[in-house]
Amino acid sequence: TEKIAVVPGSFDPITNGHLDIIKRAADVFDIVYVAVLNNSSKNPLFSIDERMKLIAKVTDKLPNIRIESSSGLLIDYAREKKAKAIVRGLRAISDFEYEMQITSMNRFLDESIETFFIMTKNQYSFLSSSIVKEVARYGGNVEGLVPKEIEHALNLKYNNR
Ligand code: COD
Repeated sequence: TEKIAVVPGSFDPITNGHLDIIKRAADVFDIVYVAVLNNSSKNPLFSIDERMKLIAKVTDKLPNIRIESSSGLLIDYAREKKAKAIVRGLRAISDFEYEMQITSMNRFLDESIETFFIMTKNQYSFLSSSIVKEVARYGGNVEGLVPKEIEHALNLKYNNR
């Protein structure tokens, strides 16, 4: 039977760090659902629909991924997809506490679904959607941190040339 994983996130917008985690998960699992969800503590720049379209553009060469969104709980979504695992990326120690908290909560809600962590590559260990937005907003160059299509979308949002 097919092994299914969910890679959840805000992806506002997707970065090369996210992309690396998605690709590595897609190497191990048969089907990977990239789930665009709401993080209630974040104020998004791109709509859910825009974020999904951008993810689709930059993952079109990966045959075994599906891009979806959900407005409910991650664990309910994962159950609905019959996922064996939720896959998250880990950067610094600063990610650990937050990830520990949501992993524990998700396990409390359904202990049959595991959370797996993929350690970031060194070159992405400082990279986040927030820092990319901050730089792009003031016209800085984010080449190499996000795919070309995302650079373009950021420039359109922020009216850069
Ligand atoms: N390198 C490696 N991994 C990275 C990098 C990088 N440079 N940048 C980000 N990542 C990883 C993150 O660690 C994360 O695993 C994933 O990529 C997505 O990151 P973000 O920042 O886009 O997504 P988050 O952390 O905002 O996602 C939070 C959720 C939306 C998953 C969470 O809020 C959620 O589950 N919401 C739905 C409601 C729910 O179930 N809430 C209760 C949870 S207990």
